[in-house]
Amino acid sequence: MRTAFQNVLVEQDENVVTLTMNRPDVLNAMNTLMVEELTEAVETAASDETIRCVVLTGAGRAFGAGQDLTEFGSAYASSEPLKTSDHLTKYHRLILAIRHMPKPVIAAIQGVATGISLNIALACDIRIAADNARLLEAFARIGLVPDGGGAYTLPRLIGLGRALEMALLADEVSGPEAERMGLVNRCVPLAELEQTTRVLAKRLAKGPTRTYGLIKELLYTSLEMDLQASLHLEGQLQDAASATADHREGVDAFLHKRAALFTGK
Ligand code: T3D
Repeated sequence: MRTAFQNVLVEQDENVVTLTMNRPDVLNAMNTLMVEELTEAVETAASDETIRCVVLTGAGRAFGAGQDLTEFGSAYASSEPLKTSDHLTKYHRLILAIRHMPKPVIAAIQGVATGISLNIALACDIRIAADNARLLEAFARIGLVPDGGGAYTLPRLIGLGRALEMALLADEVSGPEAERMGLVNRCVPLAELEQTTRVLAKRLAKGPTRTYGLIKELLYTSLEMDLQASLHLEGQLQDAASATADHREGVDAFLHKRAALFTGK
C-alpha cells in the first residue's frame, strides 16, 4: 500500500491499518486531495489480504470539521461555477468503498466530527467516541442538506425523529449522549480512545475475515430487503461462509476444546 500521502497517514500494525486524516491545523477539514488520498487508501486496504481490519481517525484534537469551506469560498469566488453534485462524486466513491470493504472498519472519534466527516464515520461499521467528542450534522448551518450518505445512515442508526432533529437544528451531540442514542457504539475517556480502538481492531483482525465480509454484506443488503429475500440471501452467503477454511477451523477448535486460530481465509 502507498504510504506517502500528503493529507493521510497510513500505519500498518500486523493486520490492522490505521488511516489518519492529517490536516490538524484546520481540524482535518476535507479538501479534494484528502478525499482522493483517503479513497485510494481505503480501496487499497480492501484488496490487500495482509489487512484484516481498518481504523479511520483524525490527527490532533478533532476527527474532522467537514468539507474545507475555503475550497467552497474559492470556487464561489471564481468564474467557474461549482456543481456540487459533481464534487460530491468523489465523496460517494469513498463512502461506497468503506461500505463495500470486505473487512471491518472502525471510526475512532475524538473532538469535533461534523458535516461530511461525521457522515464518513457513520459509513463505518463500528464507531468508538472519546468523551470529548462533539458530533454534529452542521450542513444546515451553511444552508446545505446532509450529504455523504448521512440521510441514509443517520435515521437507520438513531431513528427518523432524532435524525431530523440533528439535521434541522445542527446542534452538537456529546460522546456520552451519542452512545446513549446509538450514534456511536461506545464512548470512552479520551485517554483510552487509542488503546480501546487498538484492542478492538486487533481482536477483529484475528477473526474470520472472509466471513466478516459476508456478515457485512448480509446485514447491509438486508436493510433494503423483505424477509423472504433476506432469508434467500442468507442461504447463499452461508454457503460461501461454510466453504471458508475459518469455518472448518472454528468447528474443529470447538470439537477439540481449543481456541480457534483464524487465518482470514
Ligand atoms: O462536496 C460536497 O458538497 C461536500 C459538502 C460537505 C458539506 C459539509 O461538510 S458541511 C460542514 C462544513 N463544516 C462546517 O461547517 C464546520 C466549520 N467549522 C466550525 O464550525 C468550527 O471550526 C468547529 C465547530 C468545527 C470547531 O470550532 P473550534 O472553535 O473548536 O475551532 P476553530 O477555531 O473554529 O477551528 C480551528 C481552525 O480550523 C480555524 O482556522 P484558524 O482560524 O486557526 O486559521 C478554522 O477556520 C479551521 N476550520 C474549521 N473548520 C473548517 C476550517 N477550515 C476550513 N474548513 C472547515 N470546515
